[in-house]
Amino acid sequence: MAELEGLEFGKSDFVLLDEVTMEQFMENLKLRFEKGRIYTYIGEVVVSVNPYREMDIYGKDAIDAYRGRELYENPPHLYAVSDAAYKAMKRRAKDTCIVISGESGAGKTEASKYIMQYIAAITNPSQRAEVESVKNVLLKSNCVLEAFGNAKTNRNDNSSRFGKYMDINFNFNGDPTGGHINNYLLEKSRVVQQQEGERNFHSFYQLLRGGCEETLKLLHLENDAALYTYTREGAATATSNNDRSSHKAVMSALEVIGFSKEEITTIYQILAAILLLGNVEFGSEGESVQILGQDTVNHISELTATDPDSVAKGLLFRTVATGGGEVIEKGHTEKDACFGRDAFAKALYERLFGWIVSRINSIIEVKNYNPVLHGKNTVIGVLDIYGFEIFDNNSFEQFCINYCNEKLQQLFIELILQQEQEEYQREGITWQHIDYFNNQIIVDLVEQQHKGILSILDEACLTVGKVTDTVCLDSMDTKLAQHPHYTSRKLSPTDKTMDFQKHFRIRHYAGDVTYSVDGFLDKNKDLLFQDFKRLMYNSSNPVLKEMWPDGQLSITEVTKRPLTAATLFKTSIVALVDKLACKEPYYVRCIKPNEMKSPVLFDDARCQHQVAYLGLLENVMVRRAGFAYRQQYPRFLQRYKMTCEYTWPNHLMATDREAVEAIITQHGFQGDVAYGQTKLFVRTPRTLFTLEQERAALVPILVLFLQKVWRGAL
Ligand code: AD9
Ligand code: MG
Repeated sequence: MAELEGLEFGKSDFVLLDEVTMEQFMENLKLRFEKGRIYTYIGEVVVSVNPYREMDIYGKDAIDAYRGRELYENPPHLYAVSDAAYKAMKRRAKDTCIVISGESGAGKTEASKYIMQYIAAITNPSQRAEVESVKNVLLKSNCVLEAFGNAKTNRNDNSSRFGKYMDINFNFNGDPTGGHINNYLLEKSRVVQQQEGERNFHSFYQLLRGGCEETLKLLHLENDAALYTYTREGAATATSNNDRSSHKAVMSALEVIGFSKEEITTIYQILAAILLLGNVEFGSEGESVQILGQDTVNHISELTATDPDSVAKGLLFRTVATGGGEVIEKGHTEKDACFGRDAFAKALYERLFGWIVSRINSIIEVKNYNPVLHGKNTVIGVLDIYGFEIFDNNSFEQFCINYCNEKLQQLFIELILQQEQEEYQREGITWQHIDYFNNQIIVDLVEQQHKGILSILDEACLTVGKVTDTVCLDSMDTKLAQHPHYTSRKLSPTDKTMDFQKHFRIRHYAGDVTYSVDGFLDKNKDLLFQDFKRLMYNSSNPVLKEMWPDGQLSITEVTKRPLTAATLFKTSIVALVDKLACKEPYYVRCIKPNEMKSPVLFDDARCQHQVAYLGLLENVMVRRAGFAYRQQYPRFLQRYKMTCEYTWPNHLMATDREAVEAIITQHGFQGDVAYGQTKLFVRTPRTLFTLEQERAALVPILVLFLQKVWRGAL
């Protein structure tokens, strides 16, 4: 337990509070924030409060101070947990993961970057070129993914609009040999529309503001975001990011990572094509719909290396197979044409993003690793996902993001609150059970087979005929009327904050969110006319073509209904949780101190709300009543038997447990341990630290002794 700072900075571990009450917890958190101490422990969990200002705590000195040290040797820091995760991976060959959670704007992405920086700084002391290159790609990939996957929202100027889980692979030396990035559901609706005060993805503004005159000319663009429908909303919105310098950084990062010139050009051609697509308008004369402005279409076709007539045709018609197997072209209505254009723009961006991620993966994947030659390949995973969010208008995207946060909270509960208590019970340790809110009930509300919201949505999407968002809401109301965490205007007619036709509300672990069902079905179906896929597949630009492999199917071959967006998302999140669950977890719990992005304001109510829903108080209780360390008797004995005269070199007791008791008693640690059925439980890390120090002091003497024995000197 860290107690290294003076008392004027408060308690550096919440476990040391005099009493575990919300009042004391908040007092300590606030005091530390005000004194510039943004990190505090709960055992090995780091609680972090966003400082909203540059802190001088991440430099080389700090890295050196934390490298190879134990958690309780230094004041709380992200570096200390990163080191703990690294040590566990290196010393015990454990796969570990660092899960960073907290609501939007709480500081997750910044934390993930510091963690990566730390790991990069402490590895590869011999500066081997191939390891340096892997590290470089891992670090530079952040800059690229942020440009393409982050945007200004009303909650955060640099909000992650995708989930990211990065595995870093290590060899037996503990040096990175490669990595893999998994990305989760990019919020692609942002490409064509943003809420008031928000922006499109950074990449567009970076190109428009940072691209040189010549480049923009080649891309048929002008350096004014207000000229493009898709970037108009955010054109005048200031952010703390400097788009121009970021553009340079992204260009250079793409090169360092290993993207070819052609690939980089294609990336920007696609961005330009999307911006121009947004400016394509339609007009109708009687039955027939036309494109207004052939020039724009020509430019799009040039940028995508396709034929202009095919682009125009794709925007105005769709090919359908009739029941009799005949293939016909059906003209769009103006509304369908607009829908098709936007779906195309969104898909272009989504595929571009997915392709960038897989291209990075192909560069950093571990190659030629032979476990026999190189030892076990271990992994540290870092998870930085979009945080829980509530806006004035919450749609399908918020629903998915918040569901994902429910799943991560559930994992935290299972690993930190539930399993811990179950183990005490199993081992027969006397234990006062600590109650906590288990959000499994909300997870079930969303994902349960047949009855959950996702199933109801999918059912509505698969029903042939005119099922509207409102009909789907009716179905949810009927099936979920009894659920304590679900309501709607129909179920609570007196609640005037919701609309009969539109709204439903979920009582999430982190707060109530009212969702507008408008557009849910379209977003879930995620329909893109096949004609666009074929158009892109037939592009003479090989990079672009590679992004659209499914475009090679002809219309008569496309029979299977694609999986819905929600089902794909659920499957990917379930896989993520499984991946995390089989690793040794380290947690960073981020708190947003205020809504004003102020470095000095600690909004008591907002912070207390977060502490409550993150379950931090329960975490302290479990931890405090609990034991920081546990070990099977034989393993404990093996490691520390040399520190006790009754156990070295061999003990004469009936069981290993008795021998362990002898070690503990000789050191006077009886008050700090409990004896389980199969394991010893140690309350404070310091006890272990003392034993470790003693052992470390004895090992050289032992080695000397053995050398003498071998040489026959003794
Ligand atoms: V979201 O769920 O992606 O919308 P995050 O990722 O939790 O959110 P982010 O890390 O982007 O939040 O932090 C928001 C802003 O807070 C950053 O852009 C910084 O301006 C600020 N921040 C966060 N952490 C730190 C820090 N350790 N030091 C300085 C910070 N500023
Ligand atoms: Mg983020």
